[in-house]
Amino acid sequence: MELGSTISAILSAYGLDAEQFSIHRINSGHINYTFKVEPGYVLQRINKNVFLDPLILAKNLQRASAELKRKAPDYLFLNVIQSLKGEDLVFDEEGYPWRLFPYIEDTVTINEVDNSRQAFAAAKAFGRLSRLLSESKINEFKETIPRFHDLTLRYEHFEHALEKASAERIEKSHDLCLGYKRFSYLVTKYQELIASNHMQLRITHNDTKINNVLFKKNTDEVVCVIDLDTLMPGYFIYDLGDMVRTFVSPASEEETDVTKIEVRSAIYQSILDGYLSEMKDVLSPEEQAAIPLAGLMMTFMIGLRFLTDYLNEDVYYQTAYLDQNLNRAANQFYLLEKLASHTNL
Ligand code: GN1
Ligand code: MG
Repeated sequence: MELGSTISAILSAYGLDAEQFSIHRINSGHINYTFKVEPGYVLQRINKNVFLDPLILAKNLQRASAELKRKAPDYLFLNVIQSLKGEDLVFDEEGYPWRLFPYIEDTVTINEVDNSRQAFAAAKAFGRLSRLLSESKINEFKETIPRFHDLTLRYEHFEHALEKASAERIEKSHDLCLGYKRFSYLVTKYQELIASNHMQLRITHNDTKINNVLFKKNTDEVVCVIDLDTLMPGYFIYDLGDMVRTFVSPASEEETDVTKIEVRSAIYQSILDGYLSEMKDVLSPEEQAAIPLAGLMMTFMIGLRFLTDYLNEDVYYQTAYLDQNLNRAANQFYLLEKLASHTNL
């Protein structure tokens, strides 16, 4: 296997012999490389070009873990396994950080929400995490990726990419770029919201897509949330919005047949019900007034990021075929238009 000898060396830092395991890549996630190490483990190589300081990431998780132990000792926080030397991360010869997790048996991830119970349970799980961390000292957590969900910055990146892109990619994405520009009023709305000072910085997950939840096999019960790389200060609309983006449609962000994309009102309501069953008393009335903007803003932002990466020749997100980022951006744009007609914003 590609990376085979590196994986063996990393596993030996945990006292594990690669020969004793069956190891294969799990093709989910656009940033890190993830491997199932059977039986018992999940091994992950962190993308050092995205997470420039992985020690920040490790520290945030240690802080969150300590706080959760204090607030809810029964909380299942998927913590890393320490190496024989007691480290959270093990670096390979190329300088990539790796980490090892226990594999949680009898769990599955899903890429599309099937029913309201799943939406409620997943949204409640993300809400619970934020609620339990809502009394933590925000400045003890650092941003693992600076200005990660700052829509102003993301729009600037898009404009900059447009200036530098190849003629071919500009031509192929021309209509879509115009479409995204039509929604640039969302950048203004975002800026007004932040300038109002009504949005409080909280510890947010920042990657609340549906496949970052582990469900108990054959049930709609959530076992835990995963992928805590971007657990850091943020606004609640980032979490709520990314749930709307990835839960409401029966088709995932990879779907190329856009006619399958729709906004299911019952699922939208279940996201709100599940999230607010935990966060209602935490969020101020002013924050709650921003709820309708959340899904629009995050769908716009993630779509824009796919489009920007397409214009930049696919340097950020992993892609399996040419034009995948363009297709993802088109998919998100279609969803954005549907959401906008539901929201009247
Ligand atoms: C990336 O790596 P993954 O798949 O968990 C991205 C998110 C996007 C998501 C879109 C660090 O998440 O922000 O919402 O793709 N993570 C990073 O699927 O950029
Ligand atoms: Mg992630």
